[in-house]
Amino acid sequence: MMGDFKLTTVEEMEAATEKLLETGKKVGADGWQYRVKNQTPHCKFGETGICCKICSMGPCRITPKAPKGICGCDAHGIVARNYLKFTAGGSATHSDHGREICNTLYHAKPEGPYKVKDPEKLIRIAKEWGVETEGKDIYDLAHEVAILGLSEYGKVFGHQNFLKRAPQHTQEIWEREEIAPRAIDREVSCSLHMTHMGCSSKPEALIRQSLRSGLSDGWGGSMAGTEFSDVLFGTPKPVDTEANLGVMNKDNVNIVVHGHDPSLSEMICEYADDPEMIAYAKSKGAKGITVSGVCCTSNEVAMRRGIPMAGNFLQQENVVLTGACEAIVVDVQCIFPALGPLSKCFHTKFVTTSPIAQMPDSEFIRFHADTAAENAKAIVKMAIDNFENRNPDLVYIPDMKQKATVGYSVEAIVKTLDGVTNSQVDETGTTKPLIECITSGVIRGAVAMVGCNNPKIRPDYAHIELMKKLIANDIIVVASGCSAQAAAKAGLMDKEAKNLCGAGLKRVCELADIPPVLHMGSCVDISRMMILVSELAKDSGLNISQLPVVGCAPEWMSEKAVSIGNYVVATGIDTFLGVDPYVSGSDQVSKLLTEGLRDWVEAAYTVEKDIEKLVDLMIERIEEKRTAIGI
Ligand code: BF8
Repeated sequence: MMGDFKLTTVEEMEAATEKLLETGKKVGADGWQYRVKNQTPHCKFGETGICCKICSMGPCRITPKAPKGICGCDAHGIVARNYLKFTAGGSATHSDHGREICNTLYHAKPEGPYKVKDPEKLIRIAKEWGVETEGKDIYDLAHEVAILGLSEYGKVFGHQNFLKRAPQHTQEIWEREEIAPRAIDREVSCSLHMTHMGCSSKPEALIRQSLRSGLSDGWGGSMAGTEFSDVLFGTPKPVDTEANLGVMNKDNVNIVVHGHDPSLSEMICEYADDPEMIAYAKSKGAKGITVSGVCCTSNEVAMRRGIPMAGNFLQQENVVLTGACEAIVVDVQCIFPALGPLSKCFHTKFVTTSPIAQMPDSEFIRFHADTAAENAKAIVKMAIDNFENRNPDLVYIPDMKQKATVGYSVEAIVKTLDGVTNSQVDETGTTKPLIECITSGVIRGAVAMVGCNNPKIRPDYAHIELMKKLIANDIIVVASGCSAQAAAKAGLMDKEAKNLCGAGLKRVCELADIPPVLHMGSCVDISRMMILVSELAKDSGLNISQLPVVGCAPEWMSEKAVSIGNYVVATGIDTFLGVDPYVSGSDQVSKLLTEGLRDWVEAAYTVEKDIEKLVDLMIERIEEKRTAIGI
């Protein structure tokens, strides 16, 4: 039944933002929309990647009259060096997040606050890593595996443990091309060594290391982040939730979690749900407590607890502009420093919690695994106490939200799809039903839609329009990060969105009872997508690069996104970008990334700013791959 299902349009979201900015004007608030105007047009040297300031002889900028820097480095060396530095920043960031999760696992105790919620997964990983599991206490095992996980960051010899999960062919490529990542920290250090003054200036060498550094993220740090988060907080399974600003509740104390590390957000959710805290909120005149999220930590708690998603990256200021946010609690990454001064225009408490992300105009409550329970309680209490400081005249929550079913981990996808075709699903299951759908043409292929918002692209528009066209063409979409939230806000994760699909995909959605856009989690969870394609390749007997599958980040903005792009391409998946990674200043580097990589890793980038063309190119690529394998 179609019922009254209707997508929320980008125009409607923009109108809501306009209204919020009106509130902002009343209190003298700033907004990214204004700051973009002050910052444009952007510096052309920076935009094309030909500004070098890695030593103090410069900064050097390349022009037709000055084709070399003072050291003699040309545009190609400078662009490639900048690209590698950008990648290393992203790899370091994701991987350090993964390290924190290993650290949290090390602190897990039977009495909590951190417990082992998925012991089977822990045992599976332990066995995979050659750890004896028989007769061992699960917490002893957790600590042993956590130490091994932490050791991956500085391992003395060999490569990342998780690489063995890839198909043999992919592992051989990594070996042959000398891009199999060693210790995670080593790849970041090696990248910064290579980009130091007087080291590498040869584009091929720098781009090769970009792939290796990216792989140390996707198949190292990010994968650790995902896997051990599942062990600690549970492996996601389908759960219903809601998305967009309308999930905030004007009668309740609103706590917004923002950032990436679920160690914080999980604890906030836990204590906001505590009857004692709810009673305390009621004693302060609120009807209850609503926790909602922004950015990837929101994806984490949505996937595991059904906590609603207030918005994605460029909506983070909007939650404060509602005037109904008692506290925005952040951990690390993608947090606008603007939230400090903005919160001062309202009653909102801007709470920073990590030594990694400290900002002016915030209240710093240092969050630590040992004291997590007290820290979380103190934050929830602070938000409740702040409820009475709200100015009712400034409260406006756009009446805008959509239903979403989220929580599609690889385990959940396999179970859901296997259940449709195979009534005797065993515990492990396979991706064969999905392969059958693809080979028969019922589904033409799959696109992994990932990444951020970027003011260079009309926010959310590219994500939503691309997804609409893909599903109409029977291409299933798996999404993560802010792309997933764009889909959820629009309604594309509502199962009723099946009516926007082509006949084949619609049938699959009906039979499997899934939405056409599957939420696979946060950005570190793109590692889940790597496992999924690996399983598809193994189960089909094809190479990853032969599968009718592509990746796409139409609105990406962060260093992490470039690191991701590198490991997705290096895994054999063609990747389509809507924003140029500051490489247009070198035809050599651009050509290497868009063509040359194919000789190394059987996949390459496509950069296309026109999103109509971008989606057509992806569909074309998927059809080409189908033809090549004769399906
Ligand atoms: O890690 S998609 S804006 S929130 S970087 Fe940031 Fe980009 Fe969002 Fe998550 Ni990923």
